[in-house]
Amino acid sequence: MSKALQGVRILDFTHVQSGPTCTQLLAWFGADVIKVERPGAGDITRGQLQDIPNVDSLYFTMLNHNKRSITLDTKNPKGKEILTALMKACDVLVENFAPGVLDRMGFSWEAIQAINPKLIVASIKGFGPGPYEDCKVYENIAQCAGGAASTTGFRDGVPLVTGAQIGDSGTGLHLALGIVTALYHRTHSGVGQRVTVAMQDGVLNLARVKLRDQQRLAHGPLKEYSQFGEGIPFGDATPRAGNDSGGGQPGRILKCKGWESDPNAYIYFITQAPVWDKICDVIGEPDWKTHPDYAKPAARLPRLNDIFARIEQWTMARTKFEAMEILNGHDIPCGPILSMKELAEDRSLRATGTVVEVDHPARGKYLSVGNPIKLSASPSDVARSPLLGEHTEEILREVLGLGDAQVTDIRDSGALDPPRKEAAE
Ligand code: CAO
Repeated sequence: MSKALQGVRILDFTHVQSGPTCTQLLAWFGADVIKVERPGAGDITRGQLQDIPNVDSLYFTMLNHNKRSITLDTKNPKGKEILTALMKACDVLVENFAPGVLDRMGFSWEAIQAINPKLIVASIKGFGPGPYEDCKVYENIAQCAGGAASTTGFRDGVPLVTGAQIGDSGTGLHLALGIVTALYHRTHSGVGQRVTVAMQDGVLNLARVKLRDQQRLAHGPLKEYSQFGEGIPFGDATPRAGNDSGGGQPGRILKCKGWESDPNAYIYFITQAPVWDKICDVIGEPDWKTHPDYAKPAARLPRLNDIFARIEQWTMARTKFEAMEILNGHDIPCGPILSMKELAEDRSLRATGTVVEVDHPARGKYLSVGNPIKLSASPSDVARSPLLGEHTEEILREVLGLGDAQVTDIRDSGALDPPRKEAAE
């Protein structure tokens, strides 16, 4: 079976997390992704959070599968020449440097268009045009500036960031969609275009239900928020809602059997209106089906703390998996709180390739998250990440068609090696 993006060549000038997640997805779909890295050092994540000394970190390996690596000093004149030739040979350039870096390197959008008008140039920046456009941005900054942190956590606590990397990986996903859209456009327009995603915008897009609630506040309190039932007035901005469900159907995280010693013995439970009668029967409160204080959703809102305390008595007598099985049998929406350990060992995730075991020449076997997007005719295989500069010569010869003499010439220029340090006096 052919890969969906077979024949598409990506010049991957990305680093850290946001950009690499985007190009990894494209590589999984079959694009030839050529990662350009600084000689001697490479992507900074190769050396960050290393669990095995001098071996590419899991941070790097888990974000750079299915790619090829070329080392190139793009500040060296010969390096710039090679980069220019690669721009001519590729369909898409992806970068997530700090604002202005590509311009300083001599590759403004105008300069790139002159080199290859069909090239799609895709960029991630922290912010779009505005007061913060020149700022360097990392994950948690994006979560804070994009509205996620102000709406995450408990009302009486500080704003919280989430463990899901919605700033980095979330923006990478947005960019990947922008790239394939621009590729589609190019098939009938014949021209490339710029694709830009700001991390702040990507996070705000993912937090859009909270902007919905911001506007609803002008017309009264947010009744599905626990604080309404508790009689606590709302301020002028969408508040933090703890574990309340965002969809208007009250939901909470409840303790399950073993919670005293297991930090993940919990279940998410939604008191969805259409299954209220079933919930009453399951937890042993059949009278609530007709009782005026409980029968209708509006009547339940001021009593949610009591209702969930009663449901929790029921969940605490069962493990999260036992509760899940019973509740699912009645179509009552619920979900276990799964730890990373449980997910790593989950057989169905292994079977679908969402969790994969990868073999790496230096580190041996490790687990990774495979492609979560499944295409029926173009399945993804996960191949290990490249060693630094592993494909430098291969790319010079195969992609640029250079011969021995030219490769030697480039080597002699120092464009493929780290800048020489002056010998100590
Ligand atoms: N050869 C020579 N020089 C290279 C090179 C190569 N192959 N690759 C990169 N460089 C140089 C750049 O030219 C730049 O040099 P100048 O500053 O002299 O122009 C330099 O490396 C550093 O680039 P940078 O500023 O992008 O890197 P940083 O580590 O200082 O900042 C980050 C990192 C992520 C904060 C910044 O790149 C950024 O804000 N990116 C956009 C937002 C983003 O993607 N953030 C998410 C990161 S994941 O958490």
